[in-house]
Amino acid sequence: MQNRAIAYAACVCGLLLFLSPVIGAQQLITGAPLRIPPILEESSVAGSTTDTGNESAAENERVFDLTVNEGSREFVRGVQSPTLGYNGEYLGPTIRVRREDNVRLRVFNSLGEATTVHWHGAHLPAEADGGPHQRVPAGETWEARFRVEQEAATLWYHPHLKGTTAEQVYQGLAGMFIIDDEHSDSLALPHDYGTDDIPLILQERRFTRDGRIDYSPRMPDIMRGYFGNALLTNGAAEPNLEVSQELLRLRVLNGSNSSLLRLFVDNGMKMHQIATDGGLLSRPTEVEQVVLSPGERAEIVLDLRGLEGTHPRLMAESNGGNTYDALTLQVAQSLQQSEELSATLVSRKTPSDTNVVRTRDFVMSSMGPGGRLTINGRTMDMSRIDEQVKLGTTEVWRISSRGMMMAMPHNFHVHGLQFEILSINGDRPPVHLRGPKDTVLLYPGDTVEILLEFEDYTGVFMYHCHLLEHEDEGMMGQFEVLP
Ligand SMILES: [Cu+2]
Repeated sequence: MQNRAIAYAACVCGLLLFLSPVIGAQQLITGAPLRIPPILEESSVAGSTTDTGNESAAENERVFDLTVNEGSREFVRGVQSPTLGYNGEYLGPTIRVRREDNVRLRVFNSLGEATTVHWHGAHLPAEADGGPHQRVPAGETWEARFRVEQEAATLWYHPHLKGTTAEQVYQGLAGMFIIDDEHSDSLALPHDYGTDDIPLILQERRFTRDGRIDYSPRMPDIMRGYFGNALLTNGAAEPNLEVSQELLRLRVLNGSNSSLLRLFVDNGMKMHQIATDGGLLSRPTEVEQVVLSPGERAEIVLDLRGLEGTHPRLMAESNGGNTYDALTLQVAQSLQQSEELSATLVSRKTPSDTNVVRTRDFVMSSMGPGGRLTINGRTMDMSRIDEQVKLGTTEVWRISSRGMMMAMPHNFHVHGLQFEILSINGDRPPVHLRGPKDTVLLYPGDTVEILLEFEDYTGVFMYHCHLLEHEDEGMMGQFEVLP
């Protein structure tokens, strides 16, 4: 752990020269109540706006509609910045479904350009994944239909078109996707959405001097990270949240394009991490900080007993060098009692490699031909299948990050499933990473082994670096699950 903390610091220091903030944080509108993304309501099939509406709904199918919009938002007083959003001007509603639900997600693209919608972290058929092959042309509708076959988790959704993912996400296309199940219902965890169960989409953003979101990466930004001069929390800077319950659950997503975020509370209090990307930890784990790379999630619970009447701040330090107020809690003078946090959350076995049929190596490098960002020496080619795996088998993927000349972190995201981390640089992962993961951070020089079970679905899925500038540059490959 110590080495990883130092690696984080090294990544921060190497980058300061590349930062030139162009906006004073005081110009941003700050201090407003935290925006809580609304839960997306089910659509009635008959009343839909779809242009493929001649298909009837399956039995008990839950139908949801998303429209990809252009819009604008005032981040700096008096300035409307052009944005993108789902069913609104920036970000999107929270999709909330239950395990075993049959869902049908209809996406209407009202933009003047193509997009896709990828359900990040979902276990689903390849054609429902929303990756670069499920292109939604301008003015058209696309549907994803699948059965929710995974445990309670905090997932998210965002565009995934080859070459334009980074910019579309940057302009605002992202939303939360929460799965509930009977087991998580039975636990003593804060679960009153918007009151003591709060989604937090954290996005480092760069604003121009005149107050607009600025997406204009140059080569150093692409390689080292497109850092910013502001942090948006659910689409606004430095929001406040009034809290009146003893326990507060935060479902945190690092929705930045390429910034690592280190989260901590300014009063030094400990946090209890309860979940990773794809599900609960076996028990709440006390942590002083949470580091999330782009696309990763963590659920944390804050125990506010003894902090009545205070204003603790959740801080986010970016590896771009800036530290931001992510959220200020206005803790009530007296708190309503919360149920004591469940001591055991879920039963998990230690991952074992006894059934592994194959180990594959993935080398993430920034030193390939021409200094390109590659995996195993190649950039993404939509017409090339890089790896073929067999349905029903278990594999170990050994991922390593090379390119020590530039202190550049990467991460590795796999579509269509949740994996387990077997080792990080030869050691068992720390307790807070011993849960289902779909994205894992690699500091320069790291080697991470993950265990993947290819269950249920055949087809073509992606693996890639989730630093979106790296992904758009082609740091991505395809694996096909064969019957
Ligand atoms: Cu990368």
